[in-house]
Amino acid sequence: MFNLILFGPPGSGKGTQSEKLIEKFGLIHLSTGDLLRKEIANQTQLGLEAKSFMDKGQLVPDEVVIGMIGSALDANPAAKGFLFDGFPRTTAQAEALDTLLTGKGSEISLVLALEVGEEELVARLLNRGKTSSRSDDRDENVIRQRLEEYRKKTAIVADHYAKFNKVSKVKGEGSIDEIFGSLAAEIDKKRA
Ligand code: B4P
Repeated sequence: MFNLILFGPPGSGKGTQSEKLIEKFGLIHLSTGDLLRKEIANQTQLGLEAKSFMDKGQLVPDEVVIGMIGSALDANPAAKGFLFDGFPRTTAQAEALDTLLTGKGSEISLVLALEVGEEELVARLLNRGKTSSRSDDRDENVIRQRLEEYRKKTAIVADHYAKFNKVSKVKGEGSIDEIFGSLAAEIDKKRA
């Protein structure tokens, strides 16, 4: 199995690039943001709980997202690999993911970390907020809170995987196709 983490701050292009990467490499896309928004749309108990955190720009509690990922892995036993988008976002989530994959005789193959400047991130998310139904993209204070959560709790997740030499940094500014080319080249290098 080839298991990829697409890593980076909110607005760095994870969702955008994931769509293209799963098509090229035949991976199953697991986005915790998308899974949570589906729960909210279906008005489940989990969704209602998650919404209160997401609307404030805070991370949803670890046990909620870890449980969701565990179920999604079990639901795809024949996958040739997974692309994790927006997960793991804390060290506890990274350790839980390692344990889940070890239980399936697998591991993370590569972490691609998208690097984008903060003002560009804010501009992209506010821009998406004009047209999408995502309430967390409409308020600049909420966007800045998400970036603060990233700095405080998520950035260190890259250090966890760097210890095992699994992280490649990729410039996340430029055209979507250019960035996709850089990401695909890193994957090809790893699989060669
Ligand atoms: P997510 O759904 O993961 O969303 P995100 O990180 O904010 O941004 P996303 O990845 O979708 O945007 P993208 O960069 O693709 O998380 C939302 C919330 O869910 C979190 O705040 C948290 O509350 C919760 N959550 C999710 N996972 C969690 C977890 N594991 N633990 C706890 N809580 C969790 O794109 C942004 C915009 O940029 C788009 O409009 C796109 O068109 C544009 N763009 C992309 N590439 C571009 C480029 N090269 N140039 C110009 N614009 C570009």
